[in-house]
Amino acid sequence: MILIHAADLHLGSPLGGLDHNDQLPARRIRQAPMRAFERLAELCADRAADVLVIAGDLFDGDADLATMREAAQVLERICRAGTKVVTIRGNHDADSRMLRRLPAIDGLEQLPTDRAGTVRFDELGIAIHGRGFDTPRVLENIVLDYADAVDGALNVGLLHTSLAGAPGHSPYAPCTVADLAARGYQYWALGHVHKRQVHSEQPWIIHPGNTQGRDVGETGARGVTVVEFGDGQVLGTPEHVDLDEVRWSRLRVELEADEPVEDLIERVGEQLATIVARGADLVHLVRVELVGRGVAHDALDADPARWRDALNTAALEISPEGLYLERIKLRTSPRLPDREELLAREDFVGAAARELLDADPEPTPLDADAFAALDKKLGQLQVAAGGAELMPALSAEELAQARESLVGRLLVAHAQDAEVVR
Ligand SMILES: [Mn+2]
Repeated sequence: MILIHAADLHLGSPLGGLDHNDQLPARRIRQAPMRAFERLAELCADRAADVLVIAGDLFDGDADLATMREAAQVLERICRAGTKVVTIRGNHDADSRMLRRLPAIDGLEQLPTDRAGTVRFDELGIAIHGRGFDTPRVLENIVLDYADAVDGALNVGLLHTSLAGAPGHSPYAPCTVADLAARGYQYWALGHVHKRQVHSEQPWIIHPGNTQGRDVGETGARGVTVVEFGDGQVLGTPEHVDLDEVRWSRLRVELEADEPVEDLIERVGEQLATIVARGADLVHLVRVELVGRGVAHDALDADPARWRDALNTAALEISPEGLYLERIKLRTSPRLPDREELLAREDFVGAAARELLDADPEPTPLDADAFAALDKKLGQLQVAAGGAELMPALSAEELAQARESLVGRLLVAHAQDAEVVR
């Protein structure tokens, strides 16, 4: 016998944070939550699932009528193919008119919201206990009222909860793993937390995660849990099956000190190709973040639009329909010069460095911390010298910039002006 456990489909809600980027495939992205639901219907048919439980937030709220109709069609398709569907309302669809307007579908059951209820399918040897949300904010522990386990059946508890609390999720229907285990059920089908988590194996207590990542905070594969059962027991280990249509990733690439910007772009491209290879049929939305110190910073800083273009072009070449850079964040800094390099300079920076570094009894390698210390000393030195002797040609504003970071700002920004400074 097969049970499929889904939650948090959030039908009718757009994926978040994409308004700034008009290069994205808007239609495919808009349809992604519904497409994941259709894939769930295909999965139910492929596995000849006996029961599908949906642990809340099928709808994101009051979706439009078209979404409701499409959802009803998918539910009908699932039921017609012989899979029983049992749902509860979560915080997002507690008030939803969508669920009330759904046409009666043979094989679809909603558990009550005013008390815990049980649906039994004795021919399948399964009893599903659960209670939905009657208001978006359910703050009491509703598990304590759930019915006693039915002897000999597979008892499934259906609940929308973040248990004792989960980051980024409101603390609804609070309860502990021990509260759940105490009911004596064999499987707890939870919803609400969008990240897949197996909280316990004895009994099984699982958040399957949502079926479609909703924004860049929800990276990685998304889907449902497939459970095989018989004789009142879960057989083997529940299996996660991916259903997402659009997959979010974050790619953080650290600059290497002497790597030219062209090589950096190529390296980012290789990593993007790896991401695409993990899900060839999907739309990948990738947040790229370049960080760290290196010579590539100078090029990026001088013409960020050009290198953003280069990255977008690389993405296009990797997969014209399947890879988009949701956002490119440039958070790089100039490469740090080494000690000798700094001391050998013949401009004012060299003079400042000799003044500062010669006073340093321990010639340590210059890392970011050492430069921060140098930066501070430079400020003191400048105050002591009245600024004029070391940096005669720098304006007050330039001196302020120089103080921000001796090397990062001052050295690189003023290197081109060395003649002036000298
Ligand atoms: Mn929820």
